[in-house]
Amino acid sequence: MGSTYLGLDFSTQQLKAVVLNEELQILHETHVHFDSELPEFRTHGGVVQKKGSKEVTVPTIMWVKALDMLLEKLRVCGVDFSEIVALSGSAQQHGSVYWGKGGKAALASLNPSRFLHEQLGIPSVLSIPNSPVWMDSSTTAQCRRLESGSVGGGGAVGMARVTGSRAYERFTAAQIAKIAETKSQAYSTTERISLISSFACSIFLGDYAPIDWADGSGMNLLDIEAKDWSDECLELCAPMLRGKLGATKHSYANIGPISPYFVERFGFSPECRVVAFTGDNPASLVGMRLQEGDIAVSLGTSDTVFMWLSEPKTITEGHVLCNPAKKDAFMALLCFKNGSLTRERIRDNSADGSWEIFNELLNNTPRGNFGNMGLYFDSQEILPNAVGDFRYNKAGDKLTRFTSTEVEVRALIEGQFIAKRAHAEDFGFKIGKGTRVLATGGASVNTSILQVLADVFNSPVYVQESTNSAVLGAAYQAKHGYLLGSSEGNENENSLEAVTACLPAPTLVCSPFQDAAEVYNPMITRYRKIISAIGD
Ligand code: 5FX
Repeated sequence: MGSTYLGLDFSTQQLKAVVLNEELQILHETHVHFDSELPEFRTHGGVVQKKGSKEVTVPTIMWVKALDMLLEKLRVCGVDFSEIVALSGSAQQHGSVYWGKGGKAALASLNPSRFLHEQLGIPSVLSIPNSPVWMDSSTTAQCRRLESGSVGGGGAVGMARVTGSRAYERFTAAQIAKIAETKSQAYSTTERISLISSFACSIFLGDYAPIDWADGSGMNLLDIEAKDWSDECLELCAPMLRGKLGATKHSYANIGPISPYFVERFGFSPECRVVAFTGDNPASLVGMRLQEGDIAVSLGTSDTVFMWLSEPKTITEGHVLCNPAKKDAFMALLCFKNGSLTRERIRDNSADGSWEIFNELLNNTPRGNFGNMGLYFDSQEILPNAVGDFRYNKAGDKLTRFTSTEVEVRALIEGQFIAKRAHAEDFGFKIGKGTRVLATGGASVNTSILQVLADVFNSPVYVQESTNSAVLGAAYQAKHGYLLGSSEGNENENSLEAVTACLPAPTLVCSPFQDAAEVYNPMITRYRKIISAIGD
């Protein structure tokens, strides 16, 4: 009988699971797609957004029902739950869950003969039925209030100095502040506030799980150097907050044994350990085995870029998070809201909804796109702060449309990667001889897109076998936390690097063309001019 590890990822559009063996090879994987498999929740792209509204939420219980379905699917796949020695998970960042006064008791007394969603979907357990998620941008007023205090010396810079980011609309502090203001009754009956990651972890633990440092860094509440809630932030945010957030833990903490619910219902071993859950971006950093000097580009619903930092850096355009793989390190994160949904929109309008045609159009246009440039933001973008389509010709004139679909397709992909490189360079990233771009996420299977990535970054692009780095990262953390044990074990012997050393190196998929720097360096300068003009 072999030992296995279970990783889960509560991403925006689906819930994924992977079971790995001792060598970290994939034995089983499955998923539940929210829009199509849980149509009763009427989500679009995994979320609920009223037309014209900046509020974006998810019925919290949808994630629980998805978990019920996922576990059944794993059973059907033939997973032997008794072999799983540890599990961990990741989730879309920033979203929050509000447990009512009966939350803790319900977690501790789950009836194994009933579904989870039947037992957790009641007002005494969830004091607020809908969770605000990362796509919400309705909290500008709360952000201004948070930055008007004296955190870290005050202002956006002060907030970034302490929490790793200036106040952002999707970050949990602004979302909690809005709930405390607009739903004060429900807020006061809230016993615990979880992130989506710690919410999911709580279900497996049968008790409230701690928020981990890496996902906690996406809240504007954690002092990322002290690894504790900042009292100044808490006070500015909402009343009685420290008690509602509970303690924090590092991201591979081995928290406790699995709840008896899973032992009795699915045959998990009572010894199976639950390792802290974290955010999808930190988990991706783990899943990609990012090394110092590399840059990772994740192409999903949101596109994200991350880098390893040994020291925190104060920056107001981007985020610094505690590193999920090493307690005293940090990571840089850049988030671009308009990722795959925007690529799909241009594919539908310019390429008949076909990726094949899209790639042909992309391959048939020259690097630099005849001097045309485009930026496409279907919804309010984070970096830069803009919404709408922006098209320019070689002379810099603003156009309403390009003359051909080829130009449109290339403008989209070049524009997306130019933005990523420009903002990464603002963070101090420098392209060097040894630079590796590690690509992951759904669109990283598309080599035409990756070729543009290699050219814009003038660096080779690598991928790994699975494009699901977040769910893999969660499973690697399960092993990492398991080997360290609850007494913390030997950190060096069981570092993440040592734990994942058995895995093959990533595969080189695209190298830049000779003229890449010559074509794209000037386009980076042009991008900076365009976005400063958009901001005016
Ligand atoms: C990061 O800051 C984000 O908001 C997104 O990448 C979410 O984590 C997507 F799940």
